[in-house]
Amino acid sequence: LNQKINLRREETLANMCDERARMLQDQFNVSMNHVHALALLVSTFHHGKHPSAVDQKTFGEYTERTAFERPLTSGVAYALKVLHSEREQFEKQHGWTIKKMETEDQTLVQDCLTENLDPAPVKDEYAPVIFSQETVSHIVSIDMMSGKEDRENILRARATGKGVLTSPFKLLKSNHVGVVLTFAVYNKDLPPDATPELRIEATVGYLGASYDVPSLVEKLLHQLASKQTIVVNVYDTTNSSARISMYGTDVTDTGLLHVSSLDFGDPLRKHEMHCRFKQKP
Ligand code: WA2
Repeated sequence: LNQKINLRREETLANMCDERARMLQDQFNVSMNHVHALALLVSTFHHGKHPSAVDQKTFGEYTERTAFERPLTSGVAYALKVLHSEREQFEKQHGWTIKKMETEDQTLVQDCLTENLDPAPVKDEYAPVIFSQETVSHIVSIDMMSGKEDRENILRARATGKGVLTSPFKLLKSNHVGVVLTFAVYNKDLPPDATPELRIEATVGYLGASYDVPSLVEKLLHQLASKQTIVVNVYDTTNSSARISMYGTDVTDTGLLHVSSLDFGDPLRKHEMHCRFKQKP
């Protein structure tokens, strides 16, 4: 009888965990598709029309009104590819200098205002944010290539033409760990088998979305009213010997555990959901 009860318990935990993992994965996938569509919107109406039909006001209003299409995201923004030779002209045209992303200790002494940030040091190229959803307006004018995670994402997005994800890291002006999703925007339609060199050459900018994972997973789990029953953790397990926590508190519990796999659409990153019962049998 005891064995039967244990089997039932295992099955219940597996079902609850798989259901939650699937919901999170599906919502992520839906928002990823809409971020992709936004990249095509910028390509069509900003780079494809002369004069451009997109400015900050249009981008801000459109992305705010369509935010419901991108569950789990905290905001979207568009950064332009600017070569060093184009920097002076770019800065004159926009009336501001390209800023360097602040480091953690600078955040403590400054008030996170972009006016207080240092100009980006000389580099071959930059990725300053020119359009943003209101929720992430603090990244406008910042060179996204000056942040390690953002830079890696930009390089991989443009060389592959796929949506790519960062490892979890602390987002600007957020107390939580999050991830950034990036799609490159190209100046022409590229065949699926285009070489990385051709892709890099054709790149004009980067459309990115930030995901504040803890608060968004919390919201999702809350809707399911299961919080009294199970404890959920979400991990980036790309490096199997050093997983990174994305949601949930540390667990020392060695009781019944179920692991559901999560596919966020970037083959380079691996994620898992771990579930446990709150109460011992
Ligand atoms: N967006 C919001 N908060 C952030 C962040 C980011 N990146 N990086 C650190 N904190 C415009 O890939 C291009 C968005 C980067 C896109």
